[in-house]
Amino acid sequence: SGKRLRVLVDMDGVLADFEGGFLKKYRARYPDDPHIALDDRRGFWVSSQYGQLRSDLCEKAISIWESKNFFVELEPLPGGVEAVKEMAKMDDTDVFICTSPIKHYRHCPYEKYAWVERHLGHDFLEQVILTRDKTVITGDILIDDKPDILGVEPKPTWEHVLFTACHNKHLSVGPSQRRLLSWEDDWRAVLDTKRQ
Ligand code: UMP
Repeated sequence: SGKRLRVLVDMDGVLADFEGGFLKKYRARYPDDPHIALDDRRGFWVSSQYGQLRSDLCEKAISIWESKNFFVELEPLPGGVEAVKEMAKMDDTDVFICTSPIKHYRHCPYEKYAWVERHLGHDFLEQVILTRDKTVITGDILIDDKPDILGVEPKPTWEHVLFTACHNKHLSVGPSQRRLLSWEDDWRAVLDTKRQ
């Protein structure tokens, strides 16, 4: 028997619809201000693109995800919860949800746990890793929609598989960078390439 496969799965933009949840609440709270359609999103940082649109919109954007109930009310992205549940049942496979909380910690860390409990069940709380630096977490694969995952460890153990999102779909990634287009894409094949 070979060694177990450890899969790290990001939350925002991979399991939970951060971009859709943000836009809906931003438009409801600031109906008289301009917004950026999901098709026009570029770059990982929502606040940066809103700040480029108009300087005062940076802090307005931030006010949305700093609000109570923002993170817990995010809708699951299609197929994500089902995929993670199936992955967790696979032989020789350990799945962890690896997510970076915002530094405004009043609601976000609590609500991330509450989201996992609601959608994946109480037992799955064992699998939650909250970290601002994913490079220090060891694993075989990290499925994440952020194109550049940097931290203090220059050589992370995981292979970053880029999960396609509205903000990264136009990016041309390097030849070594693999993508998962959605949870309908063949994630099982991606995992199989990493098994010994
Ligand atoms: N986030 C910001 N600013 C943005 C967009 C996202 O602070 O413009 C937050 C939301 C998430 C975190 O809590 O950053 C991203 O976490 P990961 O998806 O990298 O785990």
